[in-house]
Amino acid sequence: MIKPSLALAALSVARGPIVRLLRIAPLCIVAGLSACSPHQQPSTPTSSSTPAPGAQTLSAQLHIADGRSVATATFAFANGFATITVKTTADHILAPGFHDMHIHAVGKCEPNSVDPMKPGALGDFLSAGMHYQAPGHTGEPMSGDLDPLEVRQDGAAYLVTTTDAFTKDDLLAGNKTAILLHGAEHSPDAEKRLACGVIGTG
Ligand SMILES: [Cu+2]
Repeated sequence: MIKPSLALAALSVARGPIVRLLRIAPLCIVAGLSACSPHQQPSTPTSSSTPAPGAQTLSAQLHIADGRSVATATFAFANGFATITVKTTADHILAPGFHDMHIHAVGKCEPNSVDPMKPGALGDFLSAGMHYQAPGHTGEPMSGDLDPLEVRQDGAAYLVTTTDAFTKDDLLAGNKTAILLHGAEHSPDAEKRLACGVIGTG
């Protein structure tokens, strides 16, 4: 049996924090919710370009025609869009400048090959076909059109971009797809297919 005097004492101790909380509450409303919970991480807005944890990813290793690896590309899918990161893995291979970068319609990166849509012509990575269009999409920009990759004087490049023009399943459907880097803009190689990587789950 608790003595009434002890119960009262306990109640008065317990009331202290409650009273303080009630006094603070109106200040929190004025200052914004974050002022009330200084130890909580701010929640990540869904419009962020940062891939959410648990994003589904695809990747590609880009090689030039002689087989040397030049770059990696990762595609992180979350919240209805893709975040694409392209990073060179070797310096002094790619010429400095802006290189057009696209997803092409066939996941086949063969040097000295034939475009499945234009039999007859032979060239590096023509096997990757035309620019990729997602199902039901027509016109420009095409679904596979990405930002150009700017390569530094030392041949290195790093690009993060985002698009909602296709889904992970789109890129893996049918013949799969490939990511291609073309020659430096305004150079004799501008139209050439310089590096290619099949986009896959590996
Ligand atoms: Cu292209």
